[in-house]
Amino acid sequence: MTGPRRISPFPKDFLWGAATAAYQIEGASNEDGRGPSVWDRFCATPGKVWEGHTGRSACDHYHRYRGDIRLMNALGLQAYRFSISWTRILPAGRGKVNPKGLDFYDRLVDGLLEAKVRPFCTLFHWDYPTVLFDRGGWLHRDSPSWFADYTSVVAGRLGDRVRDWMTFNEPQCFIGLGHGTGGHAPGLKRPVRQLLKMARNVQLAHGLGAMVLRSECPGEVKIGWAPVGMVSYPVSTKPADIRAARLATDSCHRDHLFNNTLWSDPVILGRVAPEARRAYGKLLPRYSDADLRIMAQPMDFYGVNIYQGTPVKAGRGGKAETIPVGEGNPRTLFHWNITPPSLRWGPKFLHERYRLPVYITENGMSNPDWVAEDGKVHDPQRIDFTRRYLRELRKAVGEGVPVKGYFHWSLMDNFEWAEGYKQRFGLIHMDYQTQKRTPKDSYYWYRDLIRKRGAV
Ligand code: IFM
Repeated sequence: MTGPRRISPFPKDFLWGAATAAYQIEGASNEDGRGPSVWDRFCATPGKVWEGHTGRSACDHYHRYRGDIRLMNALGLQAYRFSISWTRILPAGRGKVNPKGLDFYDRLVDGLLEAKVRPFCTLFHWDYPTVLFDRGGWLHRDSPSWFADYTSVVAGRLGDRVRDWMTFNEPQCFIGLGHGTGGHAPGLKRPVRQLLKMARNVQLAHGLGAMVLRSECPGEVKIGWAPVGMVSYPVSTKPADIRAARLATDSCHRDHLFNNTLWSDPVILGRVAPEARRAYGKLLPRYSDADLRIMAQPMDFYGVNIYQGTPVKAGRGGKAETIPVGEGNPRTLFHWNITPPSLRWGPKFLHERYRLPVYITENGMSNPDWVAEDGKVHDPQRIDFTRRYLRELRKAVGEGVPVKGYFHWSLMDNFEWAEGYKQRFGLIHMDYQTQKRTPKDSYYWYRDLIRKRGAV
């Protein structure tokens, strides 16, 4: 019997990390002056979240962050991606600042730096203030400046120590799922025309936020964002299949906003994507030159969250033809297809279009893990999944794609939005009744992987 093939080591400066988000781990949702977010309200609405779960306690990271940093340290983590809860800082979304909220992130960042874990801070990971939502939310024309004001408060407090920033996590989801299908907070089902307007406001918010970070953080800053990577990958390395997969990765569909280019072209290339113009036509709002100038602030990296992709081949006239992954293809507990090549071709295509260094800001899988009779958590699937995906990522690096780091989603099991605590993504198992943390087998495997720069 032979073991899995080894991956060749990643470059020395490649950064190994793990990621979380505020509402998914912090808990303490009513403490120390935190204000309500749309997710608190959504969770309190019967039937919205699996078995009525809420983020009220989650992993109680708000109180246990010191222990969690020790766990990061023992893992050998080099970087940690976390998000700030807007309503801990500004309980009503704007106006009066809550010093206790800022103190928390201050202590967290200091703790990380003491432990030599580089903080990567996401400003917005979905927990939008209810007060601002009730005023019109992302449709309100002032919504970009609300975000800029919030960014300014955070930059003023953490900007002397945090260097790496992301403005938004997965705008496709908080607009598409939150305001389109209604499966996520705030649970609206708005037509595409309105979603496109919201998208434009998010892009403006990104631009204003980036300006604030550059002008108000005292030190050097590195700015990116972290959209979902909607990846198509070629079924072979024939040039025609590669071209078709690239076309599909860049394309937009008129019925929804789950794509790459509607979002990232204005923000990085300072233009509306031709693919978006073709797909949405008159539904698109006006992007004035002044809007585009605000949106297209210099970016230092492209953060991308990749979990799965779609296999594609060249069909008639070179058109992209989707190939079914096949009956019985391996899937995660979420039923997401396991498609390792998405981590090779996704960063490659995105780099070709946007010419920025890339971080994989999320990748991982959900699994029904539990503590076995021997007291350990055995998750061979997660190890196998991660090894397969990283082998493909290593190919991209070998092919010259400047991928600078990888953040596993997630450091610990946590509140998986509408799925509640059903889906476990962590390297660390959580017992939500006792708050006991148990590192899984994958945690020790990832520790060794970090030590060997990926050569496992
Ligand atoms: O848990 C989420 C995260 O908040 C955003 N990206 C996908 C993860 C898994 O669904």
